[in-house]
This record gives sequence, structure tokens and C-alpha cells, in this order.
Amino acid sequence: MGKNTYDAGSIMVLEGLEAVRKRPGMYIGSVSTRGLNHLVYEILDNSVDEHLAGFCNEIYVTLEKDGSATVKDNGRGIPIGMHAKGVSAERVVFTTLHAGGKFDSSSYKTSGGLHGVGSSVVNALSRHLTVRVRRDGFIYEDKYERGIPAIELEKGLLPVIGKSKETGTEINFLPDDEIFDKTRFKEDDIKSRLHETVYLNPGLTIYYEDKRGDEPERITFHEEEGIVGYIKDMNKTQEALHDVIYYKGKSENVEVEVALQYVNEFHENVLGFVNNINTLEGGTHITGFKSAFTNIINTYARELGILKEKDPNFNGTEVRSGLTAVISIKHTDPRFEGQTKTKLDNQDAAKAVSKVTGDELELYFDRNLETLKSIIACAEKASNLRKAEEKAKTNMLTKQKYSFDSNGKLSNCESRDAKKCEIFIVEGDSAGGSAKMARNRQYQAILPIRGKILNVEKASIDKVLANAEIKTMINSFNCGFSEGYGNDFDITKLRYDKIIIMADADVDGAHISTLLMTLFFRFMPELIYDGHVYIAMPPLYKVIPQKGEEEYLYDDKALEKYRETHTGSFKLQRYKGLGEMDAEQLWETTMNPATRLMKRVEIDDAKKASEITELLMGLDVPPRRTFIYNNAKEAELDI
Ligand code: 0RA
Repeated sequence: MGKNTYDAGSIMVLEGLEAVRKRPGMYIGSVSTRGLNHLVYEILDNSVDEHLAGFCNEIYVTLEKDGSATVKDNGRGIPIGMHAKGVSAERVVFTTLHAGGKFDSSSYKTSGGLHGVGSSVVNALSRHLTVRVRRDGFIYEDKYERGIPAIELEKGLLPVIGKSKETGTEINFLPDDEIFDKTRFKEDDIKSRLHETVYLNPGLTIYYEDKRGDEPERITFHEEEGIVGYIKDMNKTQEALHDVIYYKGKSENVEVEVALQYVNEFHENVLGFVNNINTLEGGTHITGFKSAFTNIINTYARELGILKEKDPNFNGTEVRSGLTAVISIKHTDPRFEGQTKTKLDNQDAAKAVSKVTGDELELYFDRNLETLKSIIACAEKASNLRKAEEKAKTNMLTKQKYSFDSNGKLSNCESRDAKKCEIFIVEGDSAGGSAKMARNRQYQAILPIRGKILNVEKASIDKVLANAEIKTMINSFNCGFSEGYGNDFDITKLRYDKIIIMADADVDGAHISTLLMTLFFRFMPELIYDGHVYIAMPPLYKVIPQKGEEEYLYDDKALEKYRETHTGSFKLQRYKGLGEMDAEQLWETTMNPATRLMKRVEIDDAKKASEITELLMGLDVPPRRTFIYNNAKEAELDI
């Protein structure tokens, strides 16, 4: 850009906007409900950055009746003065695509630069967006439509629309229905994001209000205890073995904060955050924590004589058996890698977390010997269990190798070219039968499963392994599994490129899908990280018009559309289950790669499935059914 004028700037602006509107997924992940909610998070993150910079302690998030969202903070207010580009700095923030593009929503701004990364992306994807800035005694306003400024500025400066003693930024925006499949924000996701945000920022209060229903819903999110409260909440239904351990420190210019607690369980739950971003794929901060932690526990176990000279060390999985932990770091220049760009890559983070953990835990354990002993006892228990299970596993898997082929459940495909092969996991024997007839036997394998598979979230590993269906799955996928025995999972051996869950579009079907996702998430997470798991989308209806072609419709919205766009009478056939379709229909609608619809399971889906499973375990049957049903209804087509 040669000239530093407003005109030159605005041309760049329009090009940037077009790029965002053309490929929204590049900037916000997707145009499904997840991408839609992401708009709120982008705007929220800027206010949270202002909190991190030390100038804001209250944020209001409102889901308005008209479908728009408002995020208001009491920070300094986005700068409104003249920018070098010859226009108010606010306009630059909302119309210039900031570097990075993909997904780098918020970062830790210790320098207090002109933040607002993501604002222009939200602006470009909004039908309309209004900014109000309160500062210097006035209220300033700016407006946009689909990212394009909607008011003309005088001398490049914003109009004053009132007076105020307050300071802060208020942004209201309506997502563009030309971009998004659905434009209704999903309140549950937004609420849990807000809750997560205040756990990580104990000085912050977020006032949430949903005005869309008949009765407005209001929640105040504030967590005085920060990540300690987060741990307490995650463990609230479990038997804690000691008070939450908390420490923080700074090393390598990285701020490290950790809270942890053991429960009477074998499950490990370690969450990582970098500058408030949930690092779902882990990374260096997590490995730094794990290696220091394993090291410390083993050192103490030897000092206390619990491990004898001849004994091998406890491995990491054993040491973390029963552990719930949150590792939250602040880094001035985080680099993310991985499938969803949520894996931290900075080596200094590993060093910093490891150093702070080593120093602080030593201080803590020297003063809290009883806690230390109960933690070592957990590792010991896990270690003994592993040895017993390893034996059981060898026995079972060798036996199983011979028996499962002969029990005839798996109808394997003929090709051995994994890249082309698919396996359908089909609920029910009758649907399994149709699927077997319908399939392309060259590339498609069918594994019918009966009823509800074992709930893997709470079952111990030997029970999981003893379950016939699960054994068959592990054997047929051919990669082993990855919990409790160190890391035995080898994705390169995967026998099928696609693992497709095919269940009825009803409550029980949703439950089966949830359980299967939980199984994969817990024991074979790479299947999901690498995008191998799918959910088949059978149609809900078939319409047979008096004149014209038959059509399959996949949801109620499609039916509504059909009714609007077709005249003349038609017969409507509702599929209740997969078993109702004959082989040919099943092939045509659900299995034929050329015509079917499928939803790829993302790590968020699987994580949520696992959380739901955990939640359901504690509930009685009636609320459980409504819960599943409500969630099943919200399953969306995502293709
Ligand atoms: C840069 C400088 C200053 C404030 C902000 C950014 C700011 C941005 C956003 C976005 C949402 N809420 C925000 N609050 C503040 C401060 C400039 C100054 O007063 O010196």
C-alpha cells in the first residue's frame, strides 16, 4: 500500500472483508453453530484482554431479543482518536484484518498495544454492528453493515451521541444469515465459556443475560477462588483425597498457575490454558507439568521407601491416576500447532512450568506429608492394577483374536487399502442386516452392535476390555488402545480411514453415539484428532409426490422448505429407525459415498460427549432421558 491515506486504507479494508466473507471457516472455524458462538468469544476476548491489561473488571454479555448479541465492558474504551491512517483508530480496529487470520483470537497483551484482533472478522460476518465507546466524558458511536462503515465521519472522527462519566466499550452485532446456517446463539455453550473465563480470571465479573425467551435468564459469573474453584467444581461429585493444592510462579518470563487435587478414582483430568485459551490438544506446558510431576512423586516415593531400590519408577499414567489439574500459563508470544491449533509449541513454556512445579511442590509436600502419602498411594494402586490388567489383557486379547472372527459379527470388507476402507458401526441387528446387504463389500465393513454398549466413562479398564462389542472394535480397528497400559495406540495401523457411527435418529441412537464417542475420546483419541470418526445422517422423511421425483429429507427444516417450494399433494413417509429402510434405501440415503450426509466428529463433540456421559452417570433415569432427548434434537447437519 503506497499512500497512507484513508482511501488507500479503505481499499485494503474491502479486500480483507471479502476474504473473510468468502472463506469464513478460515477465520472462525466453521459456519455452523460453533462458528456462530465463536463470534461472541472473539468480541468477549478483547474485553478480557482489557481485563488482563488491568483496566476492566466487569463485562456484560447479552443475547438480545432480536437475535443480536451485546458485549459491554468497563475498560478504557477502544481508542477513538485519529490514527495514522487518517481515520478514527476504532475504524481501523473494526475494518482491518489483523495478521495471522486463522483462529488466533486472543493473546496475552502485556505491552497494551492496539488489541481487537477478531473484531474486524466479526464485523465482516455481521448483518449490522454498532460500537459505542465511553471515554473522556462522552459516548461515541460507529456503525457498520456487513463490515462496511454505515455512517460518514466528519474529519475521520466519530460522532458524539451523549455524555457519560463511565468508560468502556459496548459492541452489538447481528450475525449475517447469508453466512451462517443458523443464527441462534447456543446459550449452553456460551454460558460454559463465560464460566470458564471467570475461573481463569478471578478478578472479573461477567453479567450474562438471555432476553430471547419469555422470561429473561440472568446469571452472574464470578469465581473468587479462580482455578481452585474450577477444580472444586469438577470434583464436586467425587470423593476428594485432600484439599486443593495451588501454586503459582514466574520463570522464563512465563507466568505459571496450577491447581490440582486427587479423587478416589482412576480417571485423569488435566486441563491446560495459555492466555485463557483452552489448549485441547495439550502441548509444552502440559508436558512440562507432567514430567516434573512424575519426577517429584518418584523421588519422594524412593525417599520414603515406598519404592524400593529394585522397583521401577511409577510411570506418568500411574502417577496421574485420580488427578484433576488445571495448568494455566500466560505467555507473551504463544505459538500453536496441531489439527485445531490448540497445542502449545513454545519450549520455554515446558521449562517454566517444570521449574515452577518442581520448586513449589517441593515446598508444599515438605509441609504436607500426609497429602503426599495419599497421592503416592494412588500411584501404587494404579501400578498394581496395571500389572494385573496387563496379564488379563494378554489373555483376553489372544483368546479374542480367535473367537471374534468366528462369532461372525464383523462383516469385514475385502480391500486392505486402509485409505479406501470404512467401517460402519450399526445399532441393532436388523439395521445391521440391511447394512450388510446394502454395502459395497469391497470397501465397507459392517459391525452391528446390540443395545447399549458399556458406559466407558466409569467402568474400570478390565470391564471395558471384557465387553464383547468393545473388544471387537479394538480388534477390528487394529491400533490397540491408549489408556492404562502406557501408550499402546498406533494410528498408523488403522484398518479403516472412516469409522462411521450409524444409529437411529432418536433418543437411544443419540445415547449410543454419545457412548461411542466417549469410548473413542477416552481410549483412542487420535481417531478423533485425526478426523477418522463420523456420524452417519439417515434421513427423517421420504416424500412421494403425485407428480415428480421422490426425495429424502434429512431434517424438519428441509421438510418445511419442501412444503414451501412444492405445490400439489405428496405422501410423507417418516422413518422411525434405520431398521425401517430396506437395503436399497439404506444404501441410497445413508451409505453411498456419492449421496450420503455425514457429520465428522470434532474433538469438541467428543469432549462434550464424554462430559455428558459423566454427568448422566449421576442422574436418575427420567431426567436423563429428557436430557438426552433435548441434546439429541440439537444435533445438527454439518456438511
Ligand atoms: C488499545 C488501547 C486501549 C484500549 C483498548 C485497546 C481496548 C480495546 C477493546 C476492545 C474491547 N474492549 C476494549 N477495551 C479497550 C487504551 C488506550 C488508552 O486509553 O490509552
